[in-house]
Amino acid sequence: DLVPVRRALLSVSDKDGIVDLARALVAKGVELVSTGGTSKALSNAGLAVRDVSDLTGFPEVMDGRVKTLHPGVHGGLLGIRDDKEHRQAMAEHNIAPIDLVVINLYPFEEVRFSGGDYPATVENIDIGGPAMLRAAAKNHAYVAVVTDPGDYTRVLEALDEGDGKLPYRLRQELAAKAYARTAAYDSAISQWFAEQLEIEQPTWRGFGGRLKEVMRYGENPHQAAGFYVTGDKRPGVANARQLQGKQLSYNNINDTDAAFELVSEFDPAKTAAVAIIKHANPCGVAEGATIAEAYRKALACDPVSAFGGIIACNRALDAEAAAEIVKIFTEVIIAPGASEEAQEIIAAKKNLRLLLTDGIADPREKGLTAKTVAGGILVQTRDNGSVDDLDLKVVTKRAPSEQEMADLKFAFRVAKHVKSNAIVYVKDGATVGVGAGQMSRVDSARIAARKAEDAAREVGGEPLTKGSVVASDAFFPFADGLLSAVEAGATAVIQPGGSMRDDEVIKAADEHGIAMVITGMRHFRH
Ligand code: 93A
Repeated sequence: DLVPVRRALLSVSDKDGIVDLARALVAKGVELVSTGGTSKALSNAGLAVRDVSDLTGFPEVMDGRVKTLHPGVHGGLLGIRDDKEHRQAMAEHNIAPIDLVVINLYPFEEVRFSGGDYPATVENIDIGGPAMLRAAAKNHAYVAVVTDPGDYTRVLEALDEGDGKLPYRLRQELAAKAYARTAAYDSAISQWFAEQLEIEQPTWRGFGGRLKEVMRYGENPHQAAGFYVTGDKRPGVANARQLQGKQLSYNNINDTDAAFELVSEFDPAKTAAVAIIKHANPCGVAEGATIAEAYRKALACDPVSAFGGIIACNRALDAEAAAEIVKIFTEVIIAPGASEEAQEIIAAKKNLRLLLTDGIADPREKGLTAKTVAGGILVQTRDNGSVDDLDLKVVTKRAPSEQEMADLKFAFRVAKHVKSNAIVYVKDGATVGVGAGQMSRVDSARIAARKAEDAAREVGGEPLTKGSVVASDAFFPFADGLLSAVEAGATAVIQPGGSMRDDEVIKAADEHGIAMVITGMRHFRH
């Protein structure tokens, strides 16, 4: 747990406090090794110090660009002391173990802000320093790394206390700080490049982000809000071009994302698809031969809710679809393109936002999603499961017909994008009832069915749930949810399975001549 400090490498640009530290180390019998300027400062103070070139057998070259970048240094930092082969390599190549490194980096940040010219700023990008910090921090099992002059006293005190040894916990904490330092340093370098090039700072995949815009308000008018972009080039709301209409609101962005992610589940090479979203849930999704046909079918699912909705298309918007869409109030359209004619039709509706993306998103793409909770952030990999990749099992006496199977897959694809508990009725490639966000699966099933009845009453026909199929995002814990779907007129069911009462649920399905398909994959969404 405690490791003795016998040799220290000191290489600092900020020389404050270094002489006092070095003197204290020498008093504890530590051998000092150092680079050009630091070495000079120490020997000027009358301290015995070895040059790094002594360790490497190689001179500092290229104006100091290559001082410590040598196996003689990095071997001494990275070698595992308890490993026979590592020890052999150290002996064979005359590599001296280094137990403590004290490094602070070329003052890139200061030079950058004090308006250094381009070559001077580049010259202040430290390479050897971060390499040593990272190497020493990786090998914290044996090596202590100090980068903050504010930690000198603490390290000396620990050395006193440990009788020339440093404890593991301290070495771990110092390693954590070293990586924080190199991360901040490289980020500053990247920022500087972006300024020089007059581009937005590139961001690396994942979380981080750059403020793209400040919204007028958040989910509600008393909440402040901003939109941060991560730099992930995924086609969608963050990377879309807005052709017209006022700035998107917080809720618009959220809903537009839900709409486009959903419609991206449908391969445009195979089918045209449209999703209409309200409050982040679909109130109509359909496929068709054309975007116009898909839109009409999607709208028929719940025309009341579709008012003021957000529409996503998986293919370019054409004139026929545009003409249909402008008949009712819509907030946003997002599509991978729009014909000239379609754009002209939309242009007549000044407030309707038209967003164009570069293609559609890949539903199978890996990535992360995040959500905040009080005092924390929950991060998970994206739900990139696709019904096409699953091993679907028919568990009932009756197998679904070809049409039922196509609709079942369609329904499960949509259910993935509906807030849980999700129940989705589908007929002929269109949702005919969506039950979302209920605490009980039975309620979701009933609500979806009731919405289908309401829609039928509007046009004076039979509810479209009669003869439909149904998808459930998670298993039926009891038969009641299934029975409720049967009552609504569903003839086939797709669901993940895995309930303790699967047998009971399957038995109920068989009793009603229902075909049931098990996916083995759940699609909770909250
Ligand atoms: O130019 S470097 O990237 N090349 C190196 O090999 C190297 N090794 C240490 N800069 C390097 N350093 C840095 O030199 C240290 O991080 C420290 O900031 C500075 C100390 O130089 P001197 O002791 O000559 O003042």
